[in-house]
Amino acid sequence: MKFKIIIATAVVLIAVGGLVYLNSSRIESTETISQAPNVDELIVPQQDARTSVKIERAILSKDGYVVIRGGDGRRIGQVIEISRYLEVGENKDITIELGDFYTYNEADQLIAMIYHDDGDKSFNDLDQPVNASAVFAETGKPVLASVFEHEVAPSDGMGMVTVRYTNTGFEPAKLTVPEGTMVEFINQSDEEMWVASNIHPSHEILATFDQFKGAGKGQSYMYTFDKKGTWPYHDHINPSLEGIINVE
Ligand SMILES: [Cu+2]
Repeated sequence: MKFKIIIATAVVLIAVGGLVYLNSSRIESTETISQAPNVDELIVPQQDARTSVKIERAILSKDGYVVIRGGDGRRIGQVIEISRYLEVGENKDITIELGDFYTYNEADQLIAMIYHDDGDKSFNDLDQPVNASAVFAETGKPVLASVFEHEVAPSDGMGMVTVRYTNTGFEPAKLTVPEGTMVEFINQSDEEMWVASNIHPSHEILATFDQFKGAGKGQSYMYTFDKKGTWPYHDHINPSLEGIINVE
């Protein structure tokens, strides 16, 4: 009988001990999670957003950037400007200057959204946008999810046009496309490709038309030409290789 009581006491002690242990480890893990917010959020005050965009608070679940993109309310447009590198957690009072090459036009509905860095601390096309974080830069109101469905579709259903980058340069080197066409530049050369608008090295003719990074063989860069004009470009790594996109 005495033996049974000892066993019963031991069982109770082990059970209590186990519960205490489980509980404490659970508390530890919640503490770790609470350091990194699990939702990304942008809080943006009402503003003009003509030459700069003010972000009151950017809450990031992962290191990244706040990116300002163009938009017409139906379709998301090109990247216009990128904030400095932001660390996970809450970042307050960020001003993003829109740069000398951006001119405000009444149809613009600039969009601010969070992108997560892929680990190299520089903004490139591997960094993923957090669509749910997107707000209109002027009003701070959320951007409807339907806007993102049209992100990569050309506006006129013309389909994608391809330019190949080979060891001898861009093919075709001269291309005319209707406004709103997406052009895919495919690297079929043995070198890295970095497509950028002229003039090298500042790329100011069409500042958003810039790959911002070199990409190896087999990779591609896509850009939607939504501005009419003649846009000469080059390979930033090998600037003597040039091409022209004429947007009508
Ligand atoms: Cu260049």
